Amino acid sequence: TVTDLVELFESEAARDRPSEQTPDVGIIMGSDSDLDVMAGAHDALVDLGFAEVTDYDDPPEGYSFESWVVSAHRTPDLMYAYAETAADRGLDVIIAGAGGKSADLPNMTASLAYPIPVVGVPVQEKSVDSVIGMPTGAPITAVDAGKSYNAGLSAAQFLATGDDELAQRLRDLHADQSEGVADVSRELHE
Ligand code: RP5
Repeated sequence: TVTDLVELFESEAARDRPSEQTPDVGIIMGSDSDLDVMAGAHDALVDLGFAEVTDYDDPPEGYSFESWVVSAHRTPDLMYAYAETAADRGLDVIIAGAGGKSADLPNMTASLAYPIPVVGVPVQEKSVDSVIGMPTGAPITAVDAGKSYNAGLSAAQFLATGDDELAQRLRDLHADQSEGVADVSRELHE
């Protein structure tokens, strides 16, 4: 139930876990119908060596992320609990995706969890203005509609400002992508 999840977030916030055992990135989305689009954020983090937290009693060591469905409109209490406990649970970046013309989860979370950076993912083209349209003083970082893989990379970029090893993982992944383009280009001339 929503109450159970609120309690989970609150009890995790009250635990004094060492930072290696807390999720670094939180992925949230407004509906399970967003799962396919948001899979890219999961994939980018996995490509960078992040582990997914599934059991909070047995958290992975090293960089990790978690995924939750949290709706601004259908479960506002859960959104509040998630955003307001995020800092105490050790989250450093939140990726938030929502669709529809009123895609409020990313920007409400950016405001409630401030100053934790939020990378917004408009799940559909019509959600772009709603996600990026934040007033002065309440910023959000956002990717283009559906580009959730980029959101995963962006989240890792925030973390890599303080970690050379993670920065190198990002460079390596970028280099792999460059090689992929070069391979396709070469094939066109064979
Ligand atoms: C938004 O409304 C969700 O993020 C989703 O993209 C959209 C439609 O949700 P469902 O009606 O499919 O659950 O809140």
